[in-house]
Amino acid sequence: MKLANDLFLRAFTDERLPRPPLWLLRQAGRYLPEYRASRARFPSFMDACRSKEFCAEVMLQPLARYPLDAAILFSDILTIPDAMNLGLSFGVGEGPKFASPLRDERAVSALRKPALESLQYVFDAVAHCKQALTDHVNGEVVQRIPLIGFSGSPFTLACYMIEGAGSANEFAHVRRMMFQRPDLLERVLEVNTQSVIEYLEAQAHAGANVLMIFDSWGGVLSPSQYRKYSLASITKIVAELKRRLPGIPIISFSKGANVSLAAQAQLGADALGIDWQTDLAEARASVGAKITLQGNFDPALMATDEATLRRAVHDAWSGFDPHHRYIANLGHGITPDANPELVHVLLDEIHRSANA
Ligand code: 1CP
Repeated sequence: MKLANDLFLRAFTDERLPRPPLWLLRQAGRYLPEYRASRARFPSFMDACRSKEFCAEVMLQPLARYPLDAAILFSDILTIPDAMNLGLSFGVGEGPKFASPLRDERAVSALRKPALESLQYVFDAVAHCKQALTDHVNGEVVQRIPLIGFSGSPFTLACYMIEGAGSANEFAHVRRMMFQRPDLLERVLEVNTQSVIEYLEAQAHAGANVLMIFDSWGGVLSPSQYRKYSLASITKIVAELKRRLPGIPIISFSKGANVSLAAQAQLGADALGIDWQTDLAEARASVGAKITLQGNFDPALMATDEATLRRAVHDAWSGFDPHHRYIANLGHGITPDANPELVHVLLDEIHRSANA
C-alpha cells in the first residue's frame, strides 16, 4: 500500500534524508490523559489488549497530538508467555505476575510453543491498526505512516517466564538457572525463539511494515553471556524472518548492552536501538555505516523543561550525522511522569537541529 509519509522506511536505506524520522518508544501509554481514560474502561490490562478497537484507538492517540513518522501496534511483549498458560496477571499499579513460573525441569519440559490461534487477537489488532492508519485520497487508499509490529526477545521473555515477575531483583532466578542448569534455560530460549518467529511473521502478514524485537533485559548479562543467551536467539530469528519476509526491516533493541554493539552489528538486523548510556557517535563507530541507529534521548528529559530538552537534543548529535541511517527516538520507553507538552518541543528541536 502507498504511504503518505515514508520517511521512516527510507531511514533503513542509504539515502540522505532532509531530517530524521521520529517516533517514541511506548508512545501510547500512561503519560497521556486520553490513554488513562480509555484504559479505565477495562478491568485488566490484558483484557484491554484483547480488544482490537481499544488497541487501534490508543495507537492513534499520540498521532492525533504529534506529527510522528511511525505508529506502533498497541499490545505487550507478554502476550506470548500468556498464551503459554503461565497464569499472567497485572495487579493494580504493579508489574506483571505469573502464577506458574518456570522454576524446575518438569515445568520447563512441559513448555510448548503456543498455537498461533491463541494469539489471533494480536494479529487482529495489527490489521485493525493498519486499517485505522489508512485514508482515501483521490480514490486511492493511502497509509499515513508505517506500522511497527513487535515482540520481546527470547531471553527477555524467558526472564519474565522464569522469574514470574518484573525486574525488581534483575532476574536473579534466571541468572541462577543459567549457572546451574543452562540446559533448562536453553530449552526455554529455543521454544521462545520458534514462538517469536511465527508471531512476528504473522504480524507482518497482518500488515506490520517493520518489526522490532525488544530485548529489554539482555543487559543484565555479561558480554559473553549476552552473546550466548540473548544475541544468538535474536540472530536466529532475524535470519529466519529475512528468509520468510524479504524486504521487511527489522530493528533489534538490547537495552543495557551497548558494550556489545560491535557484536550486535553482525546479527543481521537492519537497525539497532541505542539506549541513553552511550553516545550516538560512539555507537556509529562501533557498528559502521551500513546499520541504522535508533535512539537515544534519555526519557528523563521528557520530565524536565524546554531549555534543558533543546540543549540535550542539540548535544546528542555532536560528531554524529542525523541525516543518514538514523531514527530519532528515546533511549527507552517514555515514562508515565513525562510532560506531553515537551514532546512538541522535542519534535521542534529535532526539525530545527537537523536543518542547522
Ligand atoms: O495498565 C496499563 O496501562 C499498563 C501499562 C502498560 C502499557 C501501556 C504495559 C504493562 N504495557 C503497555 C504497552 C506496551 N508494552 C507497548 C505499546 C506502547 C506503545 O504504543 O508504545 C509496548 C511496545 C510494550 C513493550 C513492553 N512491555 C516491554 C518492552 C519495552 C520496554 O519498555 O523495555 C516490556 C519490558 C514490557 C513488560 C511490561 N508490560 C507492562 C509493564 C508495566 C511492563 C514492565 C514490567 C517490568 O518492570 O518488568
